[in-house]
Formats: sequence, C-alpha cells, structure tokens
Amino acid sequence: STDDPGSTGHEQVVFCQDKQTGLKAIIGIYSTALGPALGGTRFYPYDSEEAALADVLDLSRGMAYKNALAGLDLGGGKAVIWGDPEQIKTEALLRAYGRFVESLAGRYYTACDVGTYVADMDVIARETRYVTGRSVEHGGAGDSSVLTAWGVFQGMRAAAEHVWGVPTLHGRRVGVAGLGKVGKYLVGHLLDDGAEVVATDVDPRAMEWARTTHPQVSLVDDSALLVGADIDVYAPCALGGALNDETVPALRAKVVAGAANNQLAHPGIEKLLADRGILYAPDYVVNAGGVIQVADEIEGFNFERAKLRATRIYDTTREILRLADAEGVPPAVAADRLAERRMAEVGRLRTIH
Ligand code: NAI
Ligand code: K
Repeated sequence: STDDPGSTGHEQVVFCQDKQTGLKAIIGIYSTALGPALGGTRFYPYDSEEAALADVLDLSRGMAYKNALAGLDLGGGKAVIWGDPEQIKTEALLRAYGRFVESLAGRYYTACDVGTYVADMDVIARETRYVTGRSVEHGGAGDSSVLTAWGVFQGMRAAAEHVWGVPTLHGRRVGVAGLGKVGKYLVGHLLDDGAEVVATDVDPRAMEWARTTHPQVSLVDDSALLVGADIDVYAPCALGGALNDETVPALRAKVVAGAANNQLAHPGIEKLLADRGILYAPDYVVNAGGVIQVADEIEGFNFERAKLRATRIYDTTREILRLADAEGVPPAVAADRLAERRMAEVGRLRTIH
C-alpha cells in the first residue's frame, strides 16, 4: 500500500512545496544502506498527488536495486516534480527544488529523468552540490546513453554466452527496436562484434540515420515485424512494456537484452518468457551504464573509470543467470535476490536500521 510510506520500506519521503514558484515535489529515499540515495528527478503532470507519490515510491525502490547491482556505493532514491514542465519549469522553480535537495545534506543525489535535462541539472547545481548529470562544461558526465549502450552490449554478451556458450554476438541476428540515443550506439557495438543487425524506429529520421550511416543494417517497418522476425536476440530500446501478452508468444528470439526501462508489461511476464525458453536479461541490470556514468561525477568524472565499471555488467549478468539456474527462478527474480543480498550485507556493516 502506498497510503503509508512506512509500510513500503522507504527510509524517508519528503514533500516539498514552494508557493512562490508553484513547485510541488516529492523526494523518495528507499535506502541509504549502500550510500547516499541516487536517482533522477521526473517532471511530469500527474493526475493527482497520489499518482505522483505512487510513482516516486516505485521508482526510488527500483533505483536501490539498480544501484546495488551496478556495484555502486549508492543507495536508491528518486524525485518527482508534479506539474507540466512546459507550463511551470523556470529557473526559480528549479532553484527552489535545488534548495530542497540541499536541505537533505547529501542523503539524496539527483540526476535527469523524464522531463528533466542536463541544462536543468546545471540550474539545480547553483543551489546544491548533490546533483549529477550536469553538462561537461560544468564537470558533468554528459550524455549517459554512451555507457548505457556499452553496458547493454556487455549484458547481451553474457546472455549469449549462457545460451550459446560464447560471449559474443558474432554471427547472431540481433533485432534493435528503437534507434534513439542508446539504440544508435548499441548498433555500432553490435556491428563491431560481427552481429547482423535488424532494426526499426517509429521516427523516419532515425530510419534515415540507419540507412545512411549503416547500410548493412536491415530495416523493418515496425516493432511487431521485428518481434516476429527470425532473430536470435531482441533488444528493446524504445519505451517500457515491450514484453507483454502479445509480443512474448510471437517472439522468435532466444535472448532478450535491451536498454528500455520496465520492459515487463506486468508481473508474470518473466514466467511466460521462461516457459517459452527465452532468456531475459533483466532491464535494470543491463541498462545500469547510464547511472554508472552519472554516479562517477560524484568522484569527479573519469570516463575510463566509468567505462570499466559499466563493462562489469557482463560479470553481473553472468552471475545473475547462473543464480537463476541454480535457484530455479527467472533471471528477474534472481537479480532482485542478489540486490537484496548486497543491500542487507553491506547495510549491516554500516549499521543502518
Ligand atoms: P530516445 O528517446 O533517445 O530513443 C527512443 C527511440 O525509440 C526514439 O528514436 C523513438 O522514435 C523510438 N521509438 C519510440 N516508440 C517506438 C516503437 N514503438 N517502435 C520503435 N521505436 C520506437 O531514448 P534513449 O535515451 O535512447 O532511451 C531508450 C530507452 O532506454 C528508454 O526506455 C530509456 O528509459 C532507457 N534508458 C536510457 C538510458 C540513457 O542513458 N539514455 C539509461 C537507462 C535506460
Ligand atoms: K529500506
């Protein structure tokens, strides 16, 4: 139940209001067992305060699991600003929000999410130190899709090894749905590795990008065609819910590994995938390269160090797939267990209650 934040396991939920600027925000800290809570700020016109609260509780919990498995010394948090960014986002509102983040004295670090951008983080940074995802000019990590794509590729290699015995996509047909910031980089890594790439995007400009920069990529008109195509690996890199009651039965791939958040449309889909003999590399495990990239800013951004950390997504994915086999559970369940284990073990050292 979200009526009582105490019942959801969150450490702290902070409601922020600034009448002058119209700011209404909720900061959710699920866990600081591993370190300060890190997670982005979503700026969204929720229908109600209840909807905003439900989202922040859910997202902050998800970040705790993602950061734990990314091997970061960071806990999980997230924030939502309730309102239409087109209507109310101003310098003053973002700075008022930054002061609330500062008031938590480092228990929560923010970053970009839906509706917030690098430029917004630069504004927030004028009021607080506890912000990542800033522009390169301001000491930031810049575009996080670079290491997101690299990490997805590493997770995909681990899944390929689990199924075919070798950690490469060489000679495999990989279907990439969504040629956005992440999908574009992913296509490059796949081609470098010797994979055959089939791709699609709803945006004609993205299709044109593929046609002109990578003529060897086969293009299909929509993602339904990609799902039904003769592919070995399916990489959802567009929106959430790619794995649902329609797509899973139609899927011909043996492996699913992609960047999109919340790929499983509802609980139970992980079981449906397992029943069909499809190996699903959990989204939040393989797409952690982005948070790894922005988290590195806290230490002073170093691309090579961050890339090395994102490369370890290969090892983590491997471990999760082994654990899933050993415990007879879908990989999504094994991932949750591994994250919970790390939070409990390290949290105990830190005597957090
Ligand atoms: P983006 O917005 O740059 O790219 C998404 C692409 O998907 C766009 O080109 C869009 O036209 C296309 N698309 C939308 N609906 C589609 C459909 N039905 N079929 C085919 N293509 C469709 O987003 P970005 O940054 O590349 O992120 C992709 C996914 O990865 C998102 O779910 C995002 O939440 C997730 N993600 C991104 C991270 C990052 O660092 N950028 C980090 C972790 C997750
Ligand atoms: K907790």
